[in-house]
Amino acid sequence: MSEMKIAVPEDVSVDKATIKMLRLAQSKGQESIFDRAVKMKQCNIGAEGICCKICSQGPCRLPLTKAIKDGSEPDDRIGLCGATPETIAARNLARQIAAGCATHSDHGRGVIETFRAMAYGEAKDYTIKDDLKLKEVAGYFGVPVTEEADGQTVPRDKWDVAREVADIALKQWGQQEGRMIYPGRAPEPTKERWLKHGVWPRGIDREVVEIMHRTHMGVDQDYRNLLKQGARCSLGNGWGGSMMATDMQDIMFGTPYPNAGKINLGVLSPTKINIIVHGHDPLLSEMIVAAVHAPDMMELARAVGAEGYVVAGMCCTANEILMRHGMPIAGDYLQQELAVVTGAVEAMVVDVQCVMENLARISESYHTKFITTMPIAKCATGKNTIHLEFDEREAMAKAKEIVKTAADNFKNRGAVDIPTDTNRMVIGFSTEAIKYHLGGTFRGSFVPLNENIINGRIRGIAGVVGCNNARTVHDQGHIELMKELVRNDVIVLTTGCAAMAAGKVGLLAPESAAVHCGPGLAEVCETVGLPPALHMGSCVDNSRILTAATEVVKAGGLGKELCDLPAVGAAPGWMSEKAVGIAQYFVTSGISVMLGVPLQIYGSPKLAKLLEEEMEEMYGAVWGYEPDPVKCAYKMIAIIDKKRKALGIDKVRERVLMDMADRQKLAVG
Ligand code: NFS
Ligand code: SF4
Repeated sequence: MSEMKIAVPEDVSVDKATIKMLRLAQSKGQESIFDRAVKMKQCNIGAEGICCKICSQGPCRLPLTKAIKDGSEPDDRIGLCGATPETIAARNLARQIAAGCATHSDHGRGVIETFRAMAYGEAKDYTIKDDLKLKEVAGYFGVPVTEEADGQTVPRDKWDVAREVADIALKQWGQQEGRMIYPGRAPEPTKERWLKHGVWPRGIDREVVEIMHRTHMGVDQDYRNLLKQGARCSLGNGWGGSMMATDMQDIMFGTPYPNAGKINLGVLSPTKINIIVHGHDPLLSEMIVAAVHAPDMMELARAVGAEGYVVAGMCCTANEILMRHGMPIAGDYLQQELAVVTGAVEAMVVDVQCVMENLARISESYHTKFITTMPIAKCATGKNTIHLEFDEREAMAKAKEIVKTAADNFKNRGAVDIPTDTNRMVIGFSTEAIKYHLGGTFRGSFVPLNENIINGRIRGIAGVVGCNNARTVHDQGHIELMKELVRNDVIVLTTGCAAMAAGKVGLLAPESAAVHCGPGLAEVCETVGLPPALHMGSCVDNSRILTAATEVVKAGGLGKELCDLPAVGAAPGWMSEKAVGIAQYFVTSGISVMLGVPLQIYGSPKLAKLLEEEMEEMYGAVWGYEPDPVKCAYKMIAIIDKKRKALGIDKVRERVLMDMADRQKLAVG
């Protein structure tokens, strides 16, 4: 028998809980993504973006040889139809953008549909939790929040406002022409760029469909033109589908404010019924959180001999319920199979996105019920897989059905092995929360942040976001990158699985500022009680980074448009198409993005040049790639310093730091 090729746990993760559980899984002969990544190599040609399979005469593969690379041979690679490597790689990339944007924006559509059903009284288990945010959002859509009655101005009925907002918002998906409304929230000069380059989106769906048309065999054969549509599509998501999803979720479930939370597999309980909610859609998980607190469900837990429930999140569903309710996070994308290996999970409840099909297989080795809930995301694998379809119109009843299934399964639990590792953190930094945290409860403001950037205590802002990727060491890139950034006084805004990596090593705890930050950032964090990395939510909530950056521009002193800001993004371990869509909307908005895993484009040097150099002139930002997290941090800092110089605030920082050094010298002497 040939020996099973498996991962060396310490080589593939830096997280203790993950290493322990991986070892346990391996000892039982159970395979996870970590092992499969060792067993299966990537295809080089596909990884370079130069495999075309969009018609049945292909796949046409155009490998970039050494001789072409060093110029000793001309680059005359073409596919059967004559497609160049640029066209092929650009088509592939544009399709990734389309898929990523479709995914987040379709999530957004689901949120708006439920919001609308709620407003019309058809989804009775949901309600308006944040009236203020509804008013604000109404303003963006031009929906009046007051009316005249008996010669006086009075507030309009909030349900009338909500209905009108919902009707207008939903139309943004199917709008065919003109300009989408929400991108209007960007700073003026940023919008001018979008108009100049023809990338202001018309409607969310239209831009996605147009990519599918233009990348069909024999349509758009100009890689620059293809990427222009990629940019337009990305804005429809970032400043459209995603931003509206975030806002409507805030109205229905509450805008996040700082709260305490716990993370890692150790949050699972040996004595309670463990329900993991995994995926992305808070419509279901919000109800499950509410359902376990219902008296009949508590009674049921007692009846089956459990001490209650743990509802723990996984992937971005985790971020959603953590941000709003402080519910614990069991783990990130790469930890999903290992959660089942604890033997303590009664139900792994999934909705959409980032759900590994192998969950169905690994659940079979345990009592775990793998419960799919969405009509668009079923699973045909595994004998423990069941489908309990969720329905927003009977949300609570459906949630209770799921909770009951988990509770009934408690008696089937076998041996349990839960790692003890957990970490505490402070989360919930919505744009509103940051504003109030900095400016005070009565007049929230970004001015204090800007002042600290201008005076050099804070060098700049980095958005560190995105997935974990089994082709990189789990969590390592995120952690090393963030540590290097905060050490250099760059404050970190984080979302998605990147935020979880930060949480696991304490970077989301305010007390870590003294340990990890440079002197300037440490001083600011300690004064206002902020952690050095601010958890802003799920990946859909990357839209919060756009609104926060817009607030920074508005607060003044740091330029007129987003690309003036000493701000930069990074996705050290991205893997999903959603991440490609996000990175493109950041770049199109004027914020450069460094990736730690390469885009699948490097088989076309011309396309790489467009993304890494030419986009600067169009949008004021570029894509970059650097796998070494420390080098990546310094490339990001170089971008920040360049912006500081252009703003004329580079010298101040040198003085601040000299002051620090002088002070230290005095202290020593
Ligand atoms: Ni974002 Fe969330 Fe994680 Fe990546 Fe998946 S969970 S939407 S895609 S893997 S960060
Ligand atoms: Fe080959 Fe052209 Fe068909 Fe692509 S579209 S598979 S390059 S023939």
